[in-house]
Amino acid sequence: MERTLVLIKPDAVQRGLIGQVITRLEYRGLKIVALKIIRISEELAEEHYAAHTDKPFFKGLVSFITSSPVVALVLEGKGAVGLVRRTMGATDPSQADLGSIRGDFAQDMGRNIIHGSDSPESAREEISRFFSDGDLLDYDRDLDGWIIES
Ligand code: IDP
Ligand code: MG
Repeated sequence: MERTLVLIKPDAVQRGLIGQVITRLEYRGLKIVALKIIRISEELAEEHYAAHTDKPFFKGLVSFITSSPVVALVLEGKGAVGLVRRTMGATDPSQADLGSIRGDFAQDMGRNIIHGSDSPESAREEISRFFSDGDLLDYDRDLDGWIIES
């Protein structure tokens, strides 16, 4: 089963939206296999967003993501990476579909509530950046067969 990393960003934590964001991911049937609230260091932020180092918004992004705690989760499900990306909505909340997390809760690219890994490869890398193997729990839920056939 596929796993992906989600960060509930500082804007969502400050706005009291942690529960609403997690609720939507749970409603999608995703299983939470790890969860913690942390303050991201500048070093971790720069590593996590290394692909954007040369972008004009990089400095603001690092400053935003380190400005207040985030909630980090590892979610498991069938095609979890794509499922989470579609549940999040487009990067720019003003273009995100209504019904998506960003489309319903945000306005601005620099305050877009949630991060989700963009491929299974980056998910593996990001999960190991935020969690150690022992933090990830394997468990069955009685309703798993009502969410995923097989
Ligand atoms: P994603 O979060 O949807 O994967 P990425 O392109 O990976 O989007 O960008 C990472 C994060 O950088 C975005 O979630 C957003 O917070 C920020 N970002 C991206 N583009 C811009 C921009 O043009 N202005 C301000 N912030 C941006
Ligand atoms: Mg991205």
